[in-house]
Amino acid sequence: MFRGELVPCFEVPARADHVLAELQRRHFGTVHAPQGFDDAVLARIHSPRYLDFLAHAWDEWVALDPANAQRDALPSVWPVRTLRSDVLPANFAARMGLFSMDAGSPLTSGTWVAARAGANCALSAAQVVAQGARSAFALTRPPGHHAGADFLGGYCFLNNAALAAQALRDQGAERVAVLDIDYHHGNGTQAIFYERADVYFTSIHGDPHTEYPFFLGYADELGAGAGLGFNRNLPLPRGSDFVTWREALAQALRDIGRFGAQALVVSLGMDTFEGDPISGFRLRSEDYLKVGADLAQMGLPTVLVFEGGYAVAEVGVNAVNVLQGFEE
Ligand code: Q9C
Ligand code: ZN
Repeated sequence: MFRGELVPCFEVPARADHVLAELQRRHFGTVHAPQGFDDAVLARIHSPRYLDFLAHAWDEWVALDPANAQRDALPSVWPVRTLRSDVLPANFAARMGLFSMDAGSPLTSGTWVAARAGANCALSAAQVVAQGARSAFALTRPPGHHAGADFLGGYCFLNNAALAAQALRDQGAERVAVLDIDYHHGNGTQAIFYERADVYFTSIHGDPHTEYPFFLGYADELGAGAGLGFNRNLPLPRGSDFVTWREALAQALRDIGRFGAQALVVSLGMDTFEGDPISGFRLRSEDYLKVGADLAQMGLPTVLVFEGGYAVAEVGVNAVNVLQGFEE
């Protein structure tokens, strides 16, 4: 749903195909299929009632009307301020709204299977890094960083980066940093770790005054409770170029160093690219080699998790440039 009309989704399977094709074209790294993980691992990050909804939502939608099998499920009502979000209505539309932050992230027949497999991909990458690999890239879609503990949105259903960060914690890293460099603020990841001091979240993104997700990602969000001081947002104006962006990256990396991270998760959105159809930064393909090199300078065990990036024809070159810059 975009500007009042149903339009084709920007987040399409071909995005991942292009990245895989570019990895193969450059003979880059070793490609592994993800391992399976128990559903209990998802519950380290997501609420049981949200997972239960997501797992069964498509079947419920089709059971309402067999014709629904031909159309995606979208929310139409939300529990905004003064309405209750602790209740669990029987009505499907009500639950669809309860568990959604926008009307641009449809559920379709394969959503749960895809999101579940994507989470396995991120968890597999975290596992090899926890076991000693220097780095791993989770080539996963749908993306994850807008998904919170109990809601979907921004084309995201399960928070892959948060699951990876938690898996690194659970396998022995005492302090994990999540660096989110998708064009859009990673509201879901921020919210998940907002009151925690063991996971530092920092994000470089389009200023939410003008850019999605609009309602989080401002510079004054510093964490809360035990997590105060462990959240840092670096919003930049729409139109920012690589020089400006790279200064913010240097700031974020200094902060991560000061935090004393033992492992790093990068939410690697490629929608900072100048040709991205829904975003406003001006990074060029060759800049991504430097992004990878800057990340590698940290010398940390690193899980890179694919997030957004909708210039489909260029997303493979751009993503693999980050990985190549990291390796060189
Ligand atoms: N102009 C990620 O990059 N709004 N999500 C798009 C189209 C939602 C992006 C509206 C953008 C969500 C993971
Ligand atoms: Zn994005």
